[in-house]
Amino acid sequence: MSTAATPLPAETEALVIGAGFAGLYMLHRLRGLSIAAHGVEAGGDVGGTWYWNRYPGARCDVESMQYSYGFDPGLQQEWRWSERFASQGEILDYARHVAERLDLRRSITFNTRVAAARFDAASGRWHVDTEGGGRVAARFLILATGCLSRAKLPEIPGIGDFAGPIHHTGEWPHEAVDFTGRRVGVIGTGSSAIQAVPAIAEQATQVVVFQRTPNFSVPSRNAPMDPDYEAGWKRDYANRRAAARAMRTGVLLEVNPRSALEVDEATREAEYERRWQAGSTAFLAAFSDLLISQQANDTAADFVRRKIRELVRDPAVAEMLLPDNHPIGTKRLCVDTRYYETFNLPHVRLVDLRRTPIETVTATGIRTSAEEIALDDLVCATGFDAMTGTILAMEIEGPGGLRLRDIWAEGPRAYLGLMVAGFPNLFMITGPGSPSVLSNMIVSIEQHVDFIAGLLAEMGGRGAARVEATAEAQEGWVAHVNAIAAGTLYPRANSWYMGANVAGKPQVFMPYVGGVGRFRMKCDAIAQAGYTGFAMDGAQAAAAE
Ligand code: N01
Repeated sequence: MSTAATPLPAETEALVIGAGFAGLYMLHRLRGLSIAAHGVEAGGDVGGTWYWNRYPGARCDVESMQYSYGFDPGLQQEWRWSERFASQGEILDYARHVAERLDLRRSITFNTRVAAARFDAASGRWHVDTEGGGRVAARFLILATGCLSRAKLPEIPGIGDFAGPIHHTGEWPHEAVDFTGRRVGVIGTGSSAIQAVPAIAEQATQVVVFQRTPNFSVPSRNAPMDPDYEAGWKRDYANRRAAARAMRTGVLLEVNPRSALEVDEATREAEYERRWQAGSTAFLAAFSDLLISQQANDTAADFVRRKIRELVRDPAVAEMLLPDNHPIGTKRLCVDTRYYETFNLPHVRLVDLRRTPIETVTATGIRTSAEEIALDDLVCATGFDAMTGTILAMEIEGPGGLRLRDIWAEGPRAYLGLMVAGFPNLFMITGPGSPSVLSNMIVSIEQHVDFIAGLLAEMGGRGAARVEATAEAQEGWVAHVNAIAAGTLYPRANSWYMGANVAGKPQVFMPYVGGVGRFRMKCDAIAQAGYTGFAMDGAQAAAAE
């Protein structure tokens, strides 16, 4: 593995920010188009989310055979996953392997965070400044910055006074953290905490989980990879990948087309039980209307609440763990390995912050309205400023001093989650308004990267140097995204999908709920019609639909 530092060039044709799965594949496609391309990455290596989220228990909730690139038949045949759901470490190894296989590292400058990007109309170039004072000019600027890459620490009084280590799950140290003999407080009960708590409890003397909102979680049933299962996938990869790309979630899974309300109770219960035993988020595909009908959703939510009561021995603790303020699935469904059972352990405790809120963090622990809890370590599993946080952390300025921060003041607006009107040659991969976080991210990444590559090839063919989403196309798309979201239960939850977890963030449902397959069809139709809604070189390439 070559780790020699690659300097930032003064100029390149395309600059890709981020070297996670989106950035790596984008660089590869740009090379294939013979477009000079360079990557810049804040972390010390490739891997993106899997580089940063190293907390104990971190693993993917999409099956390994599907959470991997599909563009390279040789790669998908040679790589071997050891478990049904891959751990963070194994996914990071995979990202490194891909970088080696495609010889990408020599084109990436690591340990470099972009601070600002300004479009210079005279040269038609983006001028990009890094935090370390570096500068690079590029015709195309591609944000492969991830949807969950800006960690959010809790705004709790006194947190700066804590004398022990504080770790955010999304910025976990690279050296091993040993909790042996320690009293650990975990703040938050989202996907990260639900994975981390059982793993931390295996080491720590005491674990105290501070829960503000109970969450729904289903078992993963993770297991060592079944060689027959792996062989079946590898024999039929092309067909199965094609089928996955047409699915709503970008994951090939069994979808029941029936309504939860059209079957009798015994049938419904049996279907939920079967899926609970099988594990994974495929639980939500038990019926077709779980994310559309509150009544249907209640049947699934009640099933999970009954499971929690069965799994947790102390009825008072079980009651505290019951989710009660959002339909199941409207916040990302968590997938766990013995999360609820962990509360049966004598050294694991749940504190319900709705009853006894945190008053302050002290040097030695946390004081709630009821007591002072002594702690050695604090783990903040408190989530991210999702989807827009990382993008807006950069000062992005288009022609005429147009600032993205101002344009998005009321919430993000983008055409296909890909381009923002007024910002030429600036692309986002899996940006707001695309299926992104509601889908198998790698499938969505490949689709967006392929679309961008197709668009750049088209520009090359036409001799165009500049492309931009038209305002009309963007507004039409935003209206479509909002209309479909409004027809679902998603907006009923105070989720990070809505921006609800960040004080002052506009509350807009950000991802596209129409599904990966439908989104792909729309993008393909747009491309086939000559890239409708994109203006090239200032001229309207084609009118929007
Ligand atoms: O973050 P979250 P996450 N005081 O925002 C609580 C993906 N992911 O890192 O709900 C007390 O979901 C907050 O409480 P509340 C996945 O898409 C995937 O866990 O705001 N509590 C909540 O409980 C996921 O959805 C995988 O009341 C505070 C928690 O912190 C996304 O990443 C694994 C607080 C934050 O939950 C984010 O998950 C991990 C405060 N001041 C993550 N502030 C897999 O693939 C926040 N909280 C399996």
